[in-house]
Amino acid sequence: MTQLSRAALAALPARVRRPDFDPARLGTGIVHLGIGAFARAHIAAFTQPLLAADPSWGMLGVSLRRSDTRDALAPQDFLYTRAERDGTGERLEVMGALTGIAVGAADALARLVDPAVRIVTITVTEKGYGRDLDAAAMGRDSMPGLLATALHRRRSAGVAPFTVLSCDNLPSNGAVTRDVVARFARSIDPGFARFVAQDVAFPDSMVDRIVPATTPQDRAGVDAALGVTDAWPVICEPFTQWVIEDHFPQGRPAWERSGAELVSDVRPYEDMKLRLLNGSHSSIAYLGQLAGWETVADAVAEPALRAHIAALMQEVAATLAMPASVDLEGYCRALLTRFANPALRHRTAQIAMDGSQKLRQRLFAPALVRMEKGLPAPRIALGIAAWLRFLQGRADDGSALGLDDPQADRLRAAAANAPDPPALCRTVFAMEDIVPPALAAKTPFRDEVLAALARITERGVREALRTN
Ligand code: CS2
Repeated sequence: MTQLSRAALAALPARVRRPDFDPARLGTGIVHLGIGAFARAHIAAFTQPLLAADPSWGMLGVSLRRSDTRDALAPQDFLYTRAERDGTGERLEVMGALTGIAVGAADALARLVDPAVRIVTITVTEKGYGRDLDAAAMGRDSMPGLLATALHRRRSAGVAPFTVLSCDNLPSNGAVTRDVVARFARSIDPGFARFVAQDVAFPDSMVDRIVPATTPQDRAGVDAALGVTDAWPVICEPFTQWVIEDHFPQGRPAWERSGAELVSDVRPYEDMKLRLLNGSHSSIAYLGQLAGWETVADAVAEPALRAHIAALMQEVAATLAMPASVDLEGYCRALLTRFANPALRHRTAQIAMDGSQKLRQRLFAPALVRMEKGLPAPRIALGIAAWLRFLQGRADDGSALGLDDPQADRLRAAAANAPDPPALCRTVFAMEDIVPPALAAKTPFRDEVLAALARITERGVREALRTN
C-alpha cells in the first residue's frame, strides 16, 4: 500500500473528508507545544475548517522530548486521519492543519521567534507545568523555559509577544501558565518577568474530547478504510467542547465558527469539566484497575459501577456554581453515555497515570467544597480510597499494578512503609503538594476515606460497590 501524502489525497474514497484548502500553502500562525493525539483530534479539528478562509493560521507542532510523532508524520506531509467513532459508526477526515513538527527546544525556539506566530497553544499535561519547581529544576527545554526564552528573544528583537493559550486540564490554566512562565522569566531578568506578567496574554480555556491512545488495531482499520497507510491516525469521540476566554491581542482564528464558546470567565466551565468528567474518569480508572476493568466502557457496563458514578456526579454537581444557561443534569447524563461509547477503547491504565498531578483539581477540590458546606462526600472518598489502594500495587485478584507518576518513588515508599491502611492515608495526606492541607485537616473526610479503604480492602471493589 502507498502511504498517505498530499499526492494521495485525490484518490481517497469519497466518504473520507479531506482539507478544502491546499495544505502546502498554509502559513504558521500557531505553534502547539505537546503535539500528541489530543491536540491533533481537538485543536486541529477546530482550526481546520477555518483555514480555507484564512490560511495564515496553520499549526506547527512541537514535541519537546520525543521524535516519534514527527518521524511518523513527516513522510506523509504531516497529514493524518482523524476517526470519530461511536456506536453508530465511524467518520473519517484527513487533517491538513499541521505545517510541520519541531522536535526539542532549540528547533522550537527558532520557530517561536517568527513574527508570523501569534498564538502558542499548549497541551503538555499537568506535570509539564512544574507548579512546584523553580527555574533551575525546570530547565530551558521545559514548556516554561522555552516560552520565557522565546518571549525574551522576541522582546529584544522588537517583536510583539504571542498569546499563550493553555489547553491542559488545570483550573485557571491561563493564570497557572502565566505564573510558571513569569517565574522562569525572573531567572532571566526581573524587569522582563514583570513584562511577561503584565503584557503577555494568557487566556484561560477548557477543552474536552475523549481521545484514547491509538492502538495497532486502530491503525490497521484506518488503513483498510483509506486504501493507503497512515502511520499515526487519531481516534476520538464525536463530542467536543472548547470554552475560551476571549483575550487575544494579536488576533485569533474565528474558532467560534467551529463551535468554540468564547466567554469572559471560563472558571465555572473548567470546574464543571474537571470535577464531573475528569473526576469520574479518575474514579473509574482506580476502581477499574483494582477490579480488572480494562477500559472505561467495560467499567460502566457494570451496573454497580455505573450507579456509583451517577451518584458521584450528583455529589460533585452540588459543589458547582454554573451560569443559568448550563444544564448540569443533561451534562451528567451525556457523560455516562460518552463513557459507555462502545467504539472507544479508553484504557483505565492510561487515565490512572499521574494521579499525584490530577487528583487535586478532580477530587480533592470538590471534596473540600463539600466539607466546607458541612456535607458528606462518600462517593468522592471512594475514588480517593481506590487511588490509595492502587498505590499499594496489587489488584483485587492479586495481580501487579504499575505506577506511572512523577511522584512514583515517594508514593511507592509511602505504600511500602505503611503498616496498615490508616497509616498509608496519614502519610499521603501529609504530602502538601499532593493533598491540599485544608482538606487533609478535615477529620470527617479522612474518616470517610478510611471507611471506604477498609471496605475495598476487605471485600474487593466489585463486592464493595454492590453492597454500597
Ligand atoms: C482523562 C482525560 O487521561 C485522563 O486523565 O481524564 O484525558 C480526558 O479524557 C479528557 O480530559 C477529556 O476531555
